[in-house]
Amino acid sequence: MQKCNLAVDIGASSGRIIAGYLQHNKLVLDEIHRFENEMEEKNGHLCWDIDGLFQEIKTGLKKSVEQHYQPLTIGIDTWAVDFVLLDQDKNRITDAVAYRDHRTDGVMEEVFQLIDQKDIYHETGIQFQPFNTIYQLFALQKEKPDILAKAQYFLMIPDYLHYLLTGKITNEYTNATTTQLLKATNQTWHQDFLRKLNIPAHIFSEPSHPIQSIGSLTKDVQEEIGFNLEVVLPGTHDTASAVMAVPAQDTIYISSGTWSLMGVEHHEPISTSQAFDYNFTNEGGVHKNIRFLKNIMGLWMIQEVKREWNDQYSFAEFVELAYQASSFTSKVDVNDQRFLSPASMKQAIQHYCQETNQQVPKTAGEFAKCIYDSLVESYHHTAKEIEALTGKTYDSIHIIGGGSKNHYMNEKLAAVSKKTIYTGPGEATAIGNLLAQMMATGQIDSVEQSKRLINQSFAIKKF
Ligand code: LFR
Repeated sequence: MQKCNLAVDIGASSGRIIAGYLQHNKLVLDEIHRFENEMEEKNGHLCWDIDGLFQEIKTGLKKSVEQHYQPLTIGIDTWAVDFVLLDQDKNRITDAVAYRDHRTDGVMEEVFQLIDQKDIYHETGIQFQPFNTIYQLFALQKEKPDILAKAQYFLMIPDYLHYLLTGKITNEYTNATTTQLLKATNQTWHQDFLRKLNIPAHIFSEPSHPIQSIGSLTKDVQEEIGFNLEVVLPGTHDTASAVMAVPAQDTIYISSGTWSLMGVEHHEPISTSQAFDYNFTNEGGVHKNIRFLKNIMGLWMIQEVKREWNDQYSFAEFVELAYQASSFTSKVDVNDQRFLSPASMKQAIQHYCQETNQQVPKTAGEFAKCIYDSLVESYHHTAKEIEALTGKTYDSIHIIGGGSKNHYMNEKLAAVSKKTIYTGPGEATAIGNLLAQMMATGQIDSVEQSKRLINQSFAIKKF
């Protein structure tokens, strides 16, 4: 039996459970279980199948033992901002509504009538995204005030999954920062904002920092899976875990997945008026540092086009088709809000090109090239913003996550940015999750050691 730690990393399109252990100064990864994740229409809203996800986690736990592992700890990370509410008996009283649901359309502007937009930025340091938890809660308050009146506990998605495993209520810190409701100065819930928005303050608990155990499995879960283990808090926000796996420290990173999160690690928040204008965020890092970054629409755009093409082409094939469509040059502003949750991504891109008098993409290759070129252009522009905001010049960009395998984009970015592009590791988020568990259990004792371990264990490519 190989002892291991288990990372559960669930993204907007799939989830995976990965066993990790140290061997000969290397971090070894083994994928135990992989499953689909998608949004589905429920009670008039786009929702996540949260119960289904919990079943998949238990399946993964059982499979780990079948595959001859002895898991010592487990930790869960997912995307940010989404949540559920529990009543006083700890029963769930909301669906897990997805951030791309249209319940927050126009809500941000309503909130600005009650709290000055600049104050929100200044106090929290968090970027404006229409789907931030603050706007989702306000939308819920308007739609179903009775639910909020009954609520006793606020849990973000990984908090809820950790609760199902352990029975313990936590509000993990890195993810809590993405609510846009935590004060940047002292990491407490912003009582004044909550009062102004009529959101009950008692549903939030004091944020818990990652790299600590929150308890063992409930009796029920133990009976169902046949063994016990400790649940350890990683950075439950996937991006916080991913940033831990950036191989170097003084570099720009892009965590490339459904979203492209581009930024730097910083010791303190930058919430100047220029950062406000560029809409950069100061999210909480695992080591209490700041993830100063920008959300770029990311591979979501190609994921949607792929889906509309009935999955006829794989992601690797889209990359090949992009190379072949070399004469097609139309580009879109990837951060235009129309691409956040369109009924048809293909049509949204076509309309954008029409409106801006550019050639309209029709073939799969033209769509792929348009999306990749547009993303690269946005990366290039964002790198300049980062340099302006931090007052530093960076020689390199590290691309981590699944999207780091897109050679077309890596080559293009190297050419336009004139910076060295390093790519990998691809499983950055699961790695960061595992590193936090290994720190909590005394297998790794410093950030430097964890960075060394990443460089020794995974092939990093250079463009
Ligand atoms: C990436 C991510 C981003 C967050 C977005 C929505 O998976 O977590 O960091 O802004 O999803 O939650």
